[in-house]
Amino acid sequence: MESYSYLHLGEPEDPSEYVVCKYRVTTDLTMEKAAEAIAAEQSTGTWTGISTLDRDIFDSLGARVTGIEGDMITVEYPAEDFSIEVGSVPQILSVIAGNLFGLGALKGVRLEDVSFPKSITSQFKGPKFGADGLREILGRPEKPLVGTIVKPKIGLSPEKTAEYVYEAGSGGLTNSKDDETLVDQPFCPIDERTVAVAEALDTLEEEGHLMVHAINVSTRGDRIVELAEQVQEWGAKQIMVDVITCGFGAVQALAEDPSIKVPIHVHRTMHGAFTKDPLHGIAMLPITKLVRMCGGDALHIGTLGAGKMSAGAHDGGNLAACLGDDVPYKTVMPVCSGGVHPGIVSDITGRAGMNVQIQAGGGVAGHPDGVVGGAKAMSQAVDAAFLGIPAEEYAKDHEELAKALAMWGSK
Ligand code: CAP
Ligand code: MG
Repeated sequence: MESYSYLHLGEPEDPSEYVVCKYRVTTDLTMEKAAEAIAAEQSTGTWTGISTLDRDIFDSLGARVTGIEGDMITVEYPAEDFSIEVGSVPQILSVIAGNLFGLGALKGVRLEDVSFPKSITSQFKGPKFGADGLREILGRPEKPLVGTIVKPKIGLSPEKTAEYVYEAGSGGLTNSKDDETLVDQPFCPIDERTVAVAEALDTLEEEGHLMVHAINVSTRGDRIVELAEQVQEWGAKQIMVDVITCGFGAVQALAEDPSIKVPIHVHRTMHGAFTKDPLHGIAMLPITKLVRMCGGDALHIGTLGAGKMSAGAHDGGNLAACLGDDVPYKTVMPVCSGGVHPGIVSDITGRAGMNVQIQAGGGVAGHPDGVVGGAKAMSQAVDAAFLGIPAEEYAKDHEELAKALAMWGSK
């Protein structure tokens, strides 16, 4: 039986015809053997030689191991290994992030990065609005967007939710959102919540506060577009999708559906199951690239080490993947969230710059002067960071910020 080698070290292929993946590998095998195991499993091979694989199939569809540097390997997949249907992330992930994670020969393997050829990126439309579109809706061309997450994450009635949103907007916030576990529970039916929040946003606008609130429409695949259309009719100005639990196809279906005319806030809950371990799973960077391809307008990328969630090694790379001009799509608003409070806002802008959305749940609702006080403190902290004034200095004549710094400190 003919044997086939997947090793093409030092022979990078034409990036216009290959999907290029970087994997971090931990193994007792030689790196060459481990790399070949991945390339074989994810393209034309399996655990043993097979009589049905011929040279033509191998040469046209076999993956190529083109680089091994330390614990990092480069595997290049021919574009023909991927569906030619209009943009299919599920099939892409089955190739680049499928069986390989379960290979017994590998102690650990982590997909660190991926790049796609034009023949694949051209199958996707990207965001409808993007970071600039969100800024246009909010009339906020330069400063970071500043938001909150309604807390407690579950339990408030539609009226109490709307009251929270009104107070947040009155305090100067530009964004609010449902939390990731709130969709359509009996204590807060999505229809009643959406209508009540829409009325609060209208009142805020009459009072000179432009704000959007993202209604979480995360639900089963055969219902999500219909639910999004319904919340839009009820007055929603933004929708939210938990992309890992709903799937990339859900974001894509909403983003590509012409009937959906509001921006999509993409939450990444569950990502920690595979992004947190530095030696096994999938880094956030490939997730960020896929969300932009599928059309998310805003995406959680963490706080680059400033907040409560552990920092991904690639958090900085995620900024570039959201805002870079190396792909044919509108940008994605990077959302910095998770344990955020006014005292760390300047730390976040120092790490991420100003083209971000910074949001706080506990860091607003936990303020001694309630939601309005917390909103004012967050808004003041963002103004201070934008003006380049130390928060402690700015707090001398902004009492809500002073109270937040006294409570939570500052970095
Ligand atoms: C933040 C949050 C977000 C996290 C998710 C929460 O609340 O609402 O879901 O930001 O993490 O439920 O934890 P707090 P990430 O502001 O009260 O922490 O943004 O890293 O995906
Ligand atoms: Mg949350």
